[in-house]
Amino acid sequence: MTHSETIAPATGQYHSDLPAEELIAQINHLRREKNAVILAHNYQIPPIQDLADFTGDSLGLSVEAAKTDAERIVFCGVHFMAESAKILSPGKQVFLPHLGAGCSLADSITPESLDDWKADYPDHTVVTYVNSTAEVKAESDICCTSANAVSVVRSLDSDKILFTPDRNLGRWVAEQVPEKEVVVYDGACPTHDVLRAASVERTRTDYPEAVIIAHPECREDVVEIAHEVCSTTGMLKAVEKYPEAKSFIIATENGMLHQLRQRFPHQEFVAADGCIGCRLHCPYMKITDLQDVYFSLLYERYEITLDDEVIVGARRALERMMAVPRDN
Ligand code: CIZ
Repeated sequence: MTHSETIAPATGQYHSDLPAEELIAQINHLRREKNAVILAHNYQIPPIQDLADFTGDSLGLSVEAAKTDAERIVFCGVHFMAESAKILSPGKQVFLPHLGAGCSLADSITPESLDDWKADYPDHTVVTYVNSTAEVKAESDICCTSANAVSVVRSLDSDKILFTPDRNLGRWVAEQVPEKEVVVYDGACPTHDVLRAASVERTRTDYPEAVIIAHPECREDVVEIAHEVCSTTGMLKAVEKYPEAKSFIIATENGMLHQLRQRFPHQEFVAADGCIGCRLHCPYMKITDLQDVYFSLLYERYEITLDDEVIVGARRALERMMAVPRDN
């Protein structure tokens, strides 16, 4: 290769001077040569969303990748998402292109702190949002996504629930299932939790007719003024319900705007923070760039490995969730 490669001492990440078009050409060559599938979460930077084989939410992507005959999965997202892909495809090699792509919500609870919490509520059933580490999933009774959390909680025989780790999603579920006691862990996604209704209202002054769509990881004041509350995949379906609407205010990580604009080019999508999405910006989701994808394929890094015991436990909690019929 004629270009130069260097390693950044602070992060251990490789850097190349190849221009973007050449990087994309190399990525396309390598993914064929290595029989790899590239997954991009809805919150990734647009060039990565555009080159991915699949774009979507973390569970949907992991399910799609498991169905392919690819030997390798490159997951452009954050660490727990690549773990989910490994749990559902234990026979494939799964790579996370940038080791800095962590998740502060997932890291807010550990298997040890979950065990301590469970000890205070011995009769409760543990429902864990997929936004969690594989080890925490393995210690849980069942998982949920932001799309099926209400259905999952309703489906359980138990009326006493411990919901972890997102307090905003847990509160939203508790409101919709008032017949159950839902005790909520004190974790939150900083990107969603920072948004306030006041910012959304200010954004609305420029778009008074806009439909407001919020992710349930947002705080209560934001969810209360939203017309639709749904997961990222749910947002794509929600827009279809408003064919006459000219504009939408989107309360989630700003990467979602790219997906929405691609799918609905005749409608306008604006970030709910009124600052072109600069506050609704997850630094971990945005840390991965084209170079990282290229080097991930080239040098097969960084491979996700999990103990068999963790895979079995986490898969049990995920499969139990996947068996729950949707009721909304
Ligand atoms: O699990 C996911 O993909 C997340 C974090 C959000 C969503 O609603 O899709």
